[in-house]
Amino acid sequence: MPGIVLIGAQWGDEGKGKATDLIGTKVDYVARFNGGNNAGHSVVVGDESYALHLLPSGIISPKATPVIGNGVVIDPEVLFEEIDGLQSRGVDCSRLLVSEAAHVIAPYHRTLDKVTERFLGKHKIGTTGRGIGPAYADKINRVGIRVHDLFNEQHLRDKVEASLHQKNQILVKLYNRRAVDVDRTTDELLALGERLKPYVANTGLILNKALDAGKTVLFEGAQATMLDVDHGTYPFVTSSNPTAGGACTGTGVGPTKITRVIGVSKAYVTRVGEGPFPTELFDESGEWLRQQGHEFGVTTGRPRRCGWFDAVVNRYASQVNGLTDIVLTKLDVLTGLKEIPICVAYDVDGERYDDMPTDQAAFTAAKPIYETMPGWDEDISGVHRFEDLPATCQAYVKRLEELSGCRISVIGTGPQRDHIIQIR
Ligand code: 2SA
Ligand code: GDP
Ligand code: MG
Repeated sequence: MPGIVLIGAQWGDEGKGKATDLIGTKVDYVARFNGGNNAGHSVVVGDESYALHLLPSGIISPKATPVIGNGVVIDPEVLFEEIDGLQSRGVDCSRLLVSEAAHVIAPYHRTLDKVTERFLGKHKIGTTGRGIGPAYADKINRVGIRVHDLFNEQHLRDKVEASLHQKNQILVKLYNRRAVDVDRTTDELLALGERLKPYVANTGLILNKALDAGKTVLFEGAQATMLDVDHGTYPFVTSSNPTAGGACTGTGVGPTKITRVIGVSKAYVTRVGEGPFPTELFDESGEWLRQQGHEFGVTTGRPRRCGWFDAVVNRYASQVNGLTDIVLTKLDVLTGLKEIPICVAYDVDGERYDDMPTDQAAFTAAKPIYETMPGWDEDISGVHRFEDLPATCQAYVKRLEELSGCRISVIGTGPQRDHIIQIR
């Protein structure tokens, strides 16, 4: 009954796509449980590179059945674009299963996301503008549209009307925009629903039956621990639960069925969007990491903010997610540095914090306390055995493991599928 959860341990873009793809070749189902097309997961297979936003990374694996769980918000237009793009490259998407209880991102959610960000000005979150926050807000406000609503015209029209009732007043009176037309929106959603129908299923039931029958399910997280709406750097977070608990609520599978929780961490840290980031580098080292690591958003192309490895974040991620393993990615990017600082604790107004402060004012004021390890010059891309890494590189990994409170089981040494060191 193995249910494996894979999540981001930092602020996203840790290389979850590649890690999922690696495990995805060995599992029966790969289920997305949170977020939407704000995610950008890159998978490199041979000469082919795939950028996935809404589809689970397991779609590339011919064996696994990809599932979009109830906790995901789905923009159907984006989903079809992604399916068409992959099919034209020979990737079979016909196995895809979409939860009938997942919420739909309607065009007005995208509009609201963009106008709200503009309205917030210097207080903006730096969202991806994909309508994620407004779609989840509707879910919580109980005026959301679920996938199964797309198959009943009268029911859908009523729901769209209820959802737009307040929004149109806000759009017109506050944002000086035109009201969204209920009938046109309903007709558009009905047409999208027709195309979605063949993929729609009771995915919670399917996943539970599969687990009971001894099949393996990989629950693939999008975004990351520090972007979690409950456990992240609120309000600079996404609107879902990318932490391990989200795998249960976002698919309808109970926690007793999860046997492993894998956290993916970069050997340094990046963040996109606004919000505090204690180890962020504003000097040439940050620019060096950005260039060496090709740190630009897969969805928006935005340059990612870069900083040194933050062990406080990793210890926190181990705790919040109950990590059993860490996949450490992009170790190769650090090649060529003389010395590598690691943040081991924070200084907040003269007080030492070994653990994550929950008070965001304290976290915003946190200054990293660094210890420094020697670097290495040898090219490590494609190295397959831990013992073949330079001694200083091995020492760096061992120190990260000690500080993170969880074993490191896999190391990424390049973007390719086979650029890994499997320790356990
Ligand atoms: P949103 O759009 O409401 O989810 O934005 C809220 C915050 O969540 C951050 N966020 C992300 N951070 C890292 N990577 C993400 N995916 C893309 C990628 C991002 C891109 O893989 O590169 O292309 O820019 C992602 N999605 C959401 C976002 O920056 C806000 O801070
Ligand atoms: P995700 O959102 O967590 O799936 O990560 P992204 O795909 O947004 O960003 C990770 C980037 O790092 C992608 O371009 C991957 O191809 C790349 N990548 C993953 N693992 C490694 C690694 O070990 N080394 C290097 N150099 N690149 C990697
Ligand atoms: Mg990404």
